[in-house]
Amino acid sequence: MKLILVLGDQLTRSLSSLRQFQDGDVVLMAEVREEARYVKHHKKKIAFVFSSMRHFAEQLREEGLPVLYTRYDDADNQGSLFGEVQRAAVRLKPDELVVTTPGEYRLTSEMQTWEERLKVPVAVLDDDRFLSSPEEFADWAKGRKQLRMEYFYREMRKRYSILMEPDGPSGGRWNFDADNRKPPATGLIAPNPYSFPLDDITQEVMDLVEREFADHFGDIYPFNYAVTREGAVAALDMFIQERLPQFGDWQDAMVQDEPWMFHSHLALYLNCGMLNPMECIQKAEQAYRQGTAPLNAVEGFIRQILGWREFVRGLYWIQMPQYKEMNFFDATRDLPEFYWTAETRMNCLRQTVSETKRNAYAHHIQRLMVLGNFALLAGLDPDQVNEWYLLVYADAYEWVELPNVHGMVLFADGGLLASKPYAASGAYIKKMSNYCDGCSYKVSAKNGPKACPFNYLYWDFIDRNAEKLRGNPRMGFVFKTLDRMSGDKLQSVRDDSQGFLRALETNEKV
Ligand code: FAD
Ligand code: DLZ
Ligand code: SF4
Repeated sequence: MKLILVLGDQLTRSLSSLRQFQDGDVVLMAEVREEARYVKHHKKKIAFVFSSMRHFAEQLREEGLPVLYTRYDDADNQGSLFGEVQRAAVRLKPDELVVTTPGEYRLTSEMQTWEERLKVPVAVLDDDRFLSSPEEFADWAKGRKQLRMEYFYREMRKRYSILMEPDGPSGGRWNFDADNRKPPATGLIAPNPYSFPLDDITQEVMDLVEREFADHFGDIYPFNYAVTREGAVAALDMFIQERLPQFGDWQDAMVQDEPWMFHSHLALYLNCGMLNPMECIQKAEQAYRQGTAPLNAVEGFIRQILGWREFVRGLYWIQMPQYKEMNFFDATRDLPEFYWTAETRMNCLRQTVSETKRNAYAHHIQRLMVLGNFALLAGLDPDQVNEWYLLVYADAYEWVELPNVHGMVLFADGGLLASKPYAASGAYIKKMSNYCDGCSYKVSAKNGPKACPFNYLYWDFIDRNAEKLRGNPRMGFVFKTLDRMSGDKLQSVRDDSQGFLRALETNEKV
């Protein structure tokens, strides 16, 4: 008899471990303190994971699979996955424990000790829910001086024949990114966000989370996320119909009080296993073939899933565990209090932290060019920044969070993932949003007390790290401008930055 352990982000009926199920086997699922608290996840993320786990267990039971399910507040709960496996093993005396490889290095390496500790054979199966395996990615990466998503993505398009015509890529180009950077049109309003009704299971979990995780970040109400595969498929279909046609045009745009924009909000479902990546890709391609969504939108969306999502996972597995230790800029500053409270006079940060707190969601450009850009320019400690991103978003698991934060945002890996740091002054935020209209700072002012802090912090970052960045061929123009800057101007940049960063350290409201 096999004991099959299914984790909270493995809610997929066709999971490799569940494919091994035979009569007599037992499935084990457990809500445990260790997984819910190894970082203090957002309340909404815990409610989403627990409710989705409970619904998935119900689904398996309805199919006739015996499921042993440990609730968080069960009196005998051992508090860890190992503890729960051990408790079940003592009771059931299985011949073997079967589990699909976890998404995170932390748990995968811990599992290597289980067989010896349990005295039961442990089979850890490949997680084949991705479109490229870690081994295939390692083969692709072997011998390349630089790993660039674009080349990997082209291979994936050809391999799966996605958006391909007999003579090459659809529309004659691999990438329509240049068409996907429109600043927001005045009065741009996105469709209402999806809203799934609460059922008794979710309500019970929400009460539990309010009771047990009161000290965690984030709002639990309103809770509108789907918690079943059925709901997630409905969210996917709504996205394809209502948002995808404009996804490309407004992919990089940010609008005050519009947290959802034309994004899909599907990452949380994809990452816990409720949706599979190929069904999202195929439905998007179908919309293009049927003429209901333009190519720039469809290619842009597909690139995120077939390209970026697979690419960051591949990078994670070939680079861990040393990846996490890298700190190219030797950044050490503590995470400012406003990442938790949203109490800052900088409107762009106030907006994005508030939305993150309410929704456990922010879209890509908010994560990258507002929250991340600030962390990069202010030299925040990568460990603290990574921990923050890992706990605040409902879609966050280390395999996807770490490369995005450590590599794309902080350039802590020295350029393994990105060819240059995504650093920008206030002009970028001004161009791509209407946040500056409601700000206490002036985006047009470069120095002085009213100046937008991104403006002087940008040049201070370049100046501070000149030795490390000057050789970067993509930064020639930036250094030409820095070298032409007058001594007085550079001194103002340094003085304003030092004053601002000191204020951050002493917890003054900035
Ligand atoms: P959409 O904009 O609708 O994109 C469609 C899908 O593409 C997403 O659902 C996601 O599955 C995939 N995708 C898009 N961009 C990326 C990317 N850069 N890497 C991997 N997949 C991508 N994504 C996560 O899933 N979990 C994270 O913890 C996470 N942390 C991030 C941290 C930072 C600093 C940055 C810059 C990006 C992060 N991303 C993360 C990537 C991306 O921002 C989110 O996937 C996206 O915002 C989720 O919202 P959505 O589903 O509406 O995405
Ligand atoms: C994210 C999460 C949370 C909050 N809680 C649980 C849990 O109680 N039990 C469980 O099996 N999984 C949980 N998860 C998902 C795991 O953290 C995830 O499986 C690992 O991080 C590996 O990716
Ligand atoms: Fe952000 Fe600067 Fe614009 Fe204020 S002025 S919203 S700080 S970019």
